Amino acid sequence: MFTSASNFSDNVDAVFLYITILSLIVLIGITIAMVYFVIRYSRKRNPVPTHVEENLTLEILWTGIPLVLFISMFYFGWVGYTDMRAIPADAMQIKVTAKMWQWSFEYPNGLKTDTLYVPVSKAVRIELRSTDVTHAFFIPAFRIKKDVYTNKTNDVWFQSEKIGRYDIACAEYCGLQHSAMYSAVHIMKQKDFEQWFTNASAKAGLKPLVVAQVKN
Ligand SMILES: [Cu+2]
Repeated sequence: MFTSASNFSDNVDAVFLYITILSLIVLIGITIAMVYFVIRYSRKRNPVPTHVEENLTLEILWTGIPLVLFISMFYFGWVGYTDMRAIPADAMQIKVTAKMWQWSFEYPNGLKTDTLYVPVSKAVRIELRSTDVTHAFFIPAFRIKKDVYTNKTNDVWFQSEKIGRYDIACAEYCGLQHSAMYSAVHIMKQKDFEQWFTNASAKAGLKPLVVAQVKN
């Protein structure tokens, strides 16, 4: 249904679907019970109120079942979060600077771009910093989103197996042009990336040392 293009997409979508379906079942169940009680115990059908004694089994069930269900939501969310924090040691390092209202990317050799280019099947670690206000680095197709602060460096990582161009958006209201704060990430074949990187570095008068590191 939605573009899914990173190592996290399937898991995030599965958890999202799980929570949605569970919530729908609970919503429908509660609504049916409510409507049933309203009709069944209306004043017309039930003119004299009855005193209801406690029912321990029922109380344990309606506490226990939702508890297990909601803890399972937390569990799947936690497992996904742990994956997102397990940044591979050999990840390619990119520094991202956010400012009103644009993104800029810096490669380890000092090359700066306004669009992100990375090789396919390569773990990429993004280091996030803002020079003015709080922004949020969001790649919808990769299902990653992280706040970008002025006084704290955050990081996030991804790996994509799908060559293509994906939007990068700002997901934290940051002023007048917030809705226009877009960039893109291009997932490229290793060879194309190296070629682009060598050319772009040469143009900027920099050595493309990073290509050697990117390969390992
Ligand atoms: Cu922003």
